[in-house]
Amino acid sequence: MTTVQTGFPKNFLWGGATAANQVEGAYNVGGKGLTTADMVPFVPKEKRGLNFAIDVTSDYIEKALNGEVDDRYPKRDGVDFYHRYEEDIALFAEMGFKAFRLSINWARIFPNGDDAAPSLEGLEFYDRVFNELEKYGIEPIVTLSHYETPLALTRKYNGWYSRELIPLFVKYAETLFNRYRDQVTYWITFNEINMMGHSPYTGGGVLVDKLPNQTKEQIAYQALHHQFVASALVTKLAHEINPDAKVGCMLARGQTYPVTNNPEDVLLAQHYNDLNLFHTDVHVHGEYPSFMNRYFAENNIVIQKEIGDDEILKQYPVDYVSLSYYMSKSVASNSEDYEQVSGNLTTYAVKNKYLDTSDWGWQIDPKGLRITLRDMYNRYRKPLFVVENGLGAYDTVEEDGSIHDTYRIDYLKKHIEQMKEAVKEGVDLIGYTAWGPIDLISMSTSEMSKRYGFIYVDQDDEGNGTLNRFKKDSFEWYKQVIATNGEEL
Ligand code: BGP
Repeated sequence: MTTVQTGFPKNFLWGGATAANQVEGAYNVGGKGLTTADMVPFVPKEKRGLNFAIDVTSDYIEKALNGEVDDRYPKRDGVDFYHRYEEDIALFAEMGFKAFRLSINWARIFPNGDDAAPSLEGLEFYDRVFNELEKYGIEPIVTLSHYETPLALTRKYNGWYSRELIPLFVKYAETLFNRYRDQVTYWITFNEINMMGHSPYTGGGVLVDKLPNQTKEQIAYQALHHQFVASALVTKLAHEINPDAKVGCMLARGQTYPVTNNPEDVLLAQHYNDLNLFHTDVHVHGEYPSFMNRYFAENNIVIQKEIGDDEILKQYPVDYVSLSYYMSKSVASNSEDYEQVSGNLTTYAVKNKYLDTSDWGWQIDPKGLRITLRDMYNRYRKPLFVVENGLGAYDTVEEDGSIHDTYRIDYLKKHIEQMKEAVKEGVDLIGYTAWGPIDLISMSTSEMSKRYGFIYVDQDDEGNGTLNRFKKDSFEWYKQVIATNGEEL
């Protein structure tokens, strides 16, 4: 008899997700080297366009290192998780977290990326974090690379544009797989691997200005190829070191809709969906999908591969597919006839009249998550894991210290409802880690005021504040969601 799933599976991994560069702070403590994230300047809102992409130049980096420019670098300070992880993890445990997604900062382990031996001090910090999680029975979900390329590798090799990074990354991963063999089962290789096309600096520590004779796209696809090969090699390694390890890829996903049923629009939307899903296609099917051949040819993109690369991709596919989901987007073949809105790591998107937007112009679309999950599951037949989702919003602290974030509860509730529907429709979904369970520095805007948390952190955009933590209304709400395994929303 066929059974229909009636709700979230019993062992569903509820929790929250962060990235080292956005929470830890302590950027020069414990022997840590600089990373690309430590050099991202603060760009005020009025100077950011709709599809603002972090674009750091080699000249800027050298000037910053020489102290000739001193822009604010909010990510350097994070929210001091480095020193307050015990308090923060205790709060996660109080909400009943089953899982906590974090990234390990590569430059804490190998400060220059290519050091002969790992930094013990760096490893000991993560030992303490994992021990703390273990104390509460919280499963760590560990991202190996979340926009934290060691700056030294950017200066020396131009980041992931160079193949040299492959063995260095493998060595870094091997160090972690061995050390945390008994504590970490779930690994993610590259966060939002499709970030590369949007911002090669953020995604791969690549300085486009150093390659003036190539298009940004050509550079990005070459760097991406190196990350695909590295991802496959570390997947192999993880399984050799621990046969029970589960290794996933990670994609910033947002369903792309045609703005009308004009076949031109429908084709365009399909094209953008394919260009996005191509990244997960490579990780799951172990080969570049055939539609990319025409795309590469028409855009004069030539990827330098080495003998054996194709076999590596083919032999070591991922165990599961993880994704971030914040919004959907719509595209139009005649886009000039429509209002432009913020897209999801692509060059343009148009207003969908059926959807509201966040204060940052992201189109809120809970049903889009269900559509995406069904689509991806049909395409891959692999377990899916929503490792980021949430609403960046301005919060107001009342006089008594309470924070009534009903808008956040509403956003999360509607997304979880649609996830549940997808599960009932047969999607094998293993977990949900809401983005930024504690307020952190925004990735795209470096703002503190773009808050996602269930836990409020007293710090403003200028870096002033006590850094004290407060529970928002969403804290109790999420606790209830987890306690009832998503039945009470
Ligand atoms: C994803 C990133 C996160 C993150 C989140 C929210 O793209 O993986 O690092 O911060 O989006 O984005 P933002 O911080 O720009 O609001």
